Amino acid sequence: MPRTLAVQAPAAGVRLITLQRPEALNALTTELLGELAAELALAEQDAETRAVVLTGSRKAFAAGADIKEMAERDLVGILEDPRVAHWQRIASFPKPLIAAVNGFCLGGGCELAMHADILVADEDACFGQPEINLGIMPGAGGTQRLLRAVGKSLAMQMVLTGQPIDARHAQRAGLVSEVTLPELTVERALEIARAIAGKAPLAVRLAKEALLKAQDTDLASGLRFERHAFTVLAGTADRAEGIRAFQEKRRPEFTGR
Ligand code: CO8
Repeated sequence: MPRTLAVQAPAAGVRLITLQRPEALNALTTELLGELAAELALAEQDAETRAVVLTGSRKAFAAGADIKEMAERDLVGILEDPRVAHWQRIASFPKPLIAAVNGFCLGGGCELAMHADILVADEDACFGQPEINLGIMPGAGGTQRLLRAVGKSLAMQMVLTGQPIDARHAQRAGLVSEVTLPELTVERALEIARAIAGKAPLAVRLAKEALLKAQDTDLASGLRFERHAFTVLAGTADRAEGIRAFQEKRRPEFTGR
């Protein structure tokens, strides 16, 4: 049983993972990141799971890497940091991951939220990379993913001043897709997850991969990947079912084949 997470199945095809270290505003310990990576591995292997929602508490999605734990690591400790492998496993999760962000989303917490494919935030949430205040810098993808999400000027401002932005600003900048009332954030993320869970799993998987390629590669390579993925889907039973259902004016029944 994970100790720093709660895992629920609130709807068919949907898993809800809740970070649970309220005493430290969900600060990300090595243990928590390991448990999260393990839960995502289970969700990946489980054919019934089609989308995952990741959330924290009403006060904090996560207030960063655990500073107490970090204080105990010297240069060699950082070099051999087991968290790096956990972050890599989280980053390679192939199914849709939706972050429902309430409250503080700072440092490693903001980096974790940026591992999600879709971010929904409550209107009181704040996003920031305050590492500079500790004499360090983001170390779990923050400089790279934030710049891609919000552009150079705002990313520089956030990382170099350490000052957070509010949810509306994050939405205007493109970091967040929707802003909700605090009590509705998780419900809205679950709604999006349920909508995705009803689609053809292979199409969802390849569409996610193609969209992520757009961040990592040049246009020609991205377009080549899209073309291959589109062609692969032509061989699936779900494509035939999707087209047939449209023609017969009924809802499709996708099987993941
Ligand atoms: N780590 C550990 N404990 C924390 C953290 C944290 N990041 N954030 C909050 N806590 C703890 C506090 O110490 C406090 O515990 P206690 O009651 O025992 O003193 C408890 O949570 C409640 O916090 P506050 O009393 O401070 O609550 P406030 O509402 O007054 O303030 C803030 C909330 C503004 C969020 C404040 O807690 C804060 O500034 N937290 C630190 C934020 C921060 O600097 N985050 C960045 C951390 S560094 C980082 O994330 C680097 C990532 C690199 C990853 C590399 C991986 C390989």
